[in-house]
Amino acid sequence: MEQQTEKKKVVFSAIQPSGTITLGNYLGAIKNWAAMQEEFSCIYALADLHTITVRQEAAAFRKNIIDAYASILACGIDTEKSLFFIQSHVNTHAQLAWVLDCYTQFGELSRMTQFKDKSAKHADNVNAGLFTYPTLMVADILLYQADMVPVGADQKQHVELTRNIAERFNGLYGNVFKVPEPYIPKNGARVMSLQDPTKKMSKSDENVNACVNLMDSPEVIMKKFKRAVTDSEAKVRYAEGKEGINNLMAIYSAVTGLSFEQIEHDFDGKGYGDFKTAVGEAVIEELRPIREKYEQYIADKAYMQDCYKKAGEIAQKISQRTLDKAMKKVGFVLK
Ligand code: AQP
Repeated sequence: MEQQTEKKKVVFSAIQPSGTITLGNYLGAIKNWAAMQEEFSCIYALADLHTITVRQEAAAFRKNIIDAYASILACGIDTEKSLFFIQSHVNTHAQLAWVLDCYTQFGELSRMTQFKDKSAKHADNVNAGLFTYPTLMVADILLYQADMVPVGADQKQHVELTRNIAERFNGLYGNVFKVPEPYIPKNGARVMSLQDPTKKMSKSDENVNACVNLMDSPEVIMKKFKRAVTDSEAKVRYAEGKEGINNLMAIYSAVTGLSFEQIEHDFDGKGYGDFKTAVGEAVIEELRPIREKYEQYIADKAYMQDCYKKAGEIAQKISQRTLDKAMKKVGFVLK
């Protein structure tokens, strides 16, 4: 990639193809992925290896991978400017993850809130992969010597773990890994469920009304916002105890760029019905071009295959350099 030679800062981020991409994923991460392409050398991945920490049905999983690839291209990821590959196509990720597992403490992984949440949610399948998944994410990031990791607020703890492990490894072996910074948006960093605004919006939520999917039709989006859980005060203002309205305000602000003060001013004296309609309309307009582009990409599977194949080959070469360096430092004999 030309960006590599220009010494632009490196950005790495990934998303799991664990279901239809949500407005939360978009506002928390992917919107920034697209915005960062001009200024930085961007490397993005579909983290399919992570996805099997929760049991998947094979045909649905395969479809989700292709759908997610098309959706992310539709969000504006330009394969001429950025690398966008599928994690399982690049074997260095699992290899470095194993090495780093041996430099990660059981106690550190036990403290990860996502592990606690997901093991409570999938109590019948608390597998070792779910436990060590953060170390795979650490490997994903460190392999590309990333300077910045654009993520939603829920992933901040994992980026902190990445920094700790990189510093520990560098402390033992010299300067092997770049220590990255998280890049978390001001607005939209934590989009909450529309049905239970104390929980984050998640792809895998079983309640279809809880999340807006990027590919929802305008009618469905409007219906979901109209059904969003709010409170009985009927005043649009950002305050403690008004999680439903706070969430709608955060979404509206992330999409329109309006400040909370401006939103409160604009909706002074108006009811929740008007506000929900305005949020629904703003989101529909934001997502409309994405849905249209998705239809074009999903109809051209050969084009997408060409993109992910080429990107995977480049990612393999870039990441192999870091893996070799790390393994050599540990004492492995390279081929
Ligand atoms: N609700 C959210 N608000 C803001 N950002 C979010 N992200 C996820 N949910 C929200 C960000 O999206 C990126 C990709 O996330 P992921 O797929 O790697 O994993 P996740 O955080 O576990 O996402 P989901 O949607 O909740 O998936 P499931 O249901 O499979 O667990 C990350 O940058 C994340 O911060």
